[in-house]
Amino acid sequence: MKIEQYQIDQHNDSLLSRHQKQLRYTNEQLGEQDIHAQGIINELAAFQVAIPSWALGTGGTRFGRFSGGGEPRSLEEKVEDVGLLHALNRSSGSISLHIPWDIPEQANSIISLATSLDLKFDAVNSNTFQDQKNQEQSYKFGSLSHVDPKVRKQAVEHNIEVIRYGKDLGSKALSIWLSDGSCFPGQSSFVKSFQYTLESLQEIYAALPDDWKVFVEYKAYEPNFYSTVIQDWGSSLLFCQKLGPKADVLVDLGHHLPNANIEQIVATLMMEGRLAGFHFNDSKYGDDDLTVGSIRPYMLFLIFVELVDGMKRAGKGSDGYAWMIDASHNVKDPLEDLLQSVEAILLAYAQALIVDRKKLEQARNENDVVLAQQILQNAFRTDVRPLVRESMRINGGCIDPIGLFRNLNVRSELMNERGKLTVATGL
Ligand code: LRH
Ligand code: MN
Ligand code: MN
Repeated sequence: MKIEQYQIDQHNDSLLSRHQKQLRYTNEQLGEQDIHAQGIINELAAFQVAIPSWALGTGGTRFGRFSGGGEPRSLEEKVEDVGLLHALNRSSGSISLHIPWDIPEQANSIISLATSLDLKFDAVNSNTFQDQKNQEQSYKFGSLSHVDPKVRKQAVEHNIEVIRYGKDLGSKALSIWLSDGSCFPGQSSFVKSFQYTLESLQEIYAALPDDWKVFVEYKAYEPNFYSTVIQDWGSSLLFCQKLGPKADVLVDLGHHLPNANIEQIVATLMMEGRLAGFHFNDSKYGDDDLTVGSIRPYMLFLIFVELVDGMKRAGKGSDGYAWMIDASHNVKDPLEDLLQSVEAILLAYAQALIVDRKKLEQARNENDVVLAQQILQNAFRTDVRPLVRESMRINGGCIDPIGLFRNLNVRSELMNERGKLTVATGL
């Protein structure tokens, strides 16, 4: 299944006059506030969000998994699925692999497939949170933090192998998320676990190519429910500072304790120049991995307010960070879901870009709390959808990606090609 440019153009033609009318209105509204819509549209058009290979199939919970039809059966088909997304929205130009769920044995052919779809390979992820078949040592009681040096060695070697795969694909970063921790008080020593993890990470860090980064992801709990070795942004930052300048903190929105002020975490990490990027998702309770922006869009906006500020201070564009979706669940078509997630990210970014920073600064200096809130909410309540649609259109994508996905019956085409009951590899 491939989506041709003429199909996108025809679809856009049918929506164009309505879209232009809405865009004119938004331009006018922003013009009144001295904001140039075209500049915002260009920023949006440059923003690319990586798609994780494990989100292309239906996710599961520990109570079950309800496979959808036409899910990708191989790495090639996963790359093709991301190709479909990118053709539709032109904002999903890379794929992030999780090894060994994905094994890119034929690097050259997978690279040429990706290149033909205008895709790159984002960070590669290691997996020491599950045991694989024929694996000598078990990760039941940890990996990089394990009390047994043989287990730590195996986990370090796995990470180095993942770097090798990534090098062949042109990736530039290794993402590490550890499930290491403990389920019960007394089970392990906090200090020893930290020190073993640091030593293991140092060995991995030493194997990083010069132009690579390592992203250290934290998570408050799950699957360990008493303690997690890298439990929060502070621990993650501590590891990164001890490792060196190639290590940065990766923020996954679902990995915090309830009510954590994630936007403040982001601001602090950016102030220290240690934000690697994001795993975007949304949640009501824990690491729910729901569609981005589906539960707390205002929080997402507030995070982007800090991101825009931080990027400006650092003199970096959006391409200076690793943006990725890390969401998957049981009930939606995974591709439609990812289109919704990318759109939600771009909407929050657009809203953050139209915040009147000068007025905000002034309101803050005058302790005008009411005005400061109003400035943020004015941006949040502006309908920026026409800007996001236009950013996709000028890049050759669709004005309404989900609309075209449905018009072209993409899912039933995929079911015809791949079968009705396929199970994507991964979680
Ligand atoms: C852990 C996590 C991490 C893993 C992914 C599958 O909850 O967010 O990023 O690699 O899920
Ligand atoms: Mn994650
Ligand atoms: Mn997670």
